[in-house]
Amino acid sequence: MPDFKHFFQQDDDLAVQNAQPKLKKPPLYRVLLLNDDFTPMDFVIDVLINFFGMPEEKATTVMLQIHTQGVGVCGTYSKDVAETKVYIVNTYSLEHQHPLKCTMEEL
Ligand code: TYC
Repeated sequence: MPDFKHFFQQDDDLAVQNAQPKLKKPPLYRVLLLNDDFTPMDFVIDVLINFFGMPEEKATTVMLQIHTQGVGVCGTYSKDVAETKVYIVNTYSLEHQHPLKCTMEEL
């Protein structure tokens, strides 16, 4: 009878530990609008409504908060979505010759 045991896995004495999944929650980013002296208030309100889905009353409150405190939060998103919002808002503002600046920061 031939000896086939070399063809099979020999793990009788092997200590096996289950690997812990190396998963971390992806980071979130706050998208911010900065105050300036020139962008019309109505333009900022329109941006908050159209690009951040705020109802008009909330958009007005956030715009006034930015106007008085210098910076305000438009929303919290994944990195890709935050980067896209920043790009779209800054491009839209430039196209309308307003200096409004949108930026993002990790939470
Ligand atoms: N400070 C601007 C003004 O007096 C209004 C403004 C609000 C501009 C918010 C930018 O992110 C901003 N016309």
